[in-house]
Amino acid sequence: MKGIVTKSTGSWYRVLLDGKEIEARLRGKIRTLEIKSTNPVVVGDEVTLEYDGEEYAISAISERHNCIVRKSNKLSKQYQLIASNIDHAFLIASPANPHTPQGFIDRFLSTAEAYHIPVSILLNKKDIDSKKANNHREVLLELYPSIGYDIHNVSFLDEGDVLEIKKLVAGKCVLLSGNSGVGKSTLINALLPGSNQKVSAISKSYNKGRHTTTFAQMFLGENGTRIIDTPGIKDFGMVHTEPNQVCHYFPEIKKLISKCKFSNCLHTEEPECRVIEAVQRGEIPATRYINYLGILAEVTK
Ligand SMILES: Nc1nc2c(ncn2[C@@H]2O[C@H](COP(=O)(O)OP(=O)(O)OP(=O)(O)O)[C@@H](O)[C@H]2O)c(=O)[nH]1
Ligand SMILES: [Mg+2]
Ligand SMILES: [Zn+2]
Repeated sequence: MKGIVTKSTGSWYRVLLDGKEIEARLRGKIRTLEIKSTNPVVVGDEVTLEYDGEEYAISAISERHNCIVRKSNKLSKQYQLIASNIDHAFLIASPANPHTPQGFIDRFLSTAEAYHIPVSILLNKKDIDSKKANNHREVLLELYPSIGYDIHNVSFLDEGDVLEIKKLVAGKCVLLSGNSGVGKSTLINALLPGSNQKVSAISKSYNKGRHTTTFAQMFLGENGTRIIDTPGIKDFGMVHTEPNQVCHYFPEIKKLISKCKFSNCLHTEEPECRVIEAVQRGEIPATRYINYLGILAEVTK
């Protein structure tokens, strides 16, 4: 029998089996999958279960359609699996209280591109009406559609907006991510009444730089809707990425790379680079290009 992992607590897993959630253990020896990771089973995995009359054991993991991974820490070669089998990723951003920097958004979008996961931005807190918030909101609402990204100006406290978002997630396995305080739990509560997610007033200390190990959790809605929250996971970071791949993860850059003089152009300082020319002409937003260079530098290290 097969089920879907909804929560991982380390040694125990919660698994959705025939519409009910049960607890299961990992059987000693499990067919290991390709990646060297700190956790072999992850939320979203389809697993084979065996029941001995007393308890369930996970005996195998089905092949994953995709799997979001991050380095367990900056130096190690080990990976932490975050979630798998995702149909659509939603980045929740906020123009203020807390401010979501564009660099954070670009990092998320390019990571989703690397994993071939469709992605949308939910720009929350449309009710916040300060000069700073309005400026940032305007920039983001103009920038992302111009590159072809889907961005929605919403408030999770607005019933009509929540209804629209409900339609976007219906029947899918979606991943929610976003910096602390943007409203992930608020949205889950609005979409899935009864999930009773703790909503906290925004704190000033977002545990910056701390490496708390946090696991994703899947919430179940009607008609097969599955929502994965990734609390405390600030950056996914690209793993297994070569420097010359990074330009493929910025759609507006990718469009031009075949026209550069050198086939191995990294678009940093090469002559006859169509990307640099487009940045100079203002056709590629300078902020996006800077964020491309930032990720490239990290991958090159
Ligand atoms: N003004 C305003 N506040 C909102 C909106 N949506 C959520 N909030 C508030 O933002 C605060 C943080 O919301 P949470 O849902 O706890 O945020 P979170 O993303 O789950 O935060 P972490 O769990 O720390 O990652 C709460 O006080 C919410 O009431 C909105 O549309 N407008
Ligand atoms: Mg939360
Ligand atoms: Zn180039």
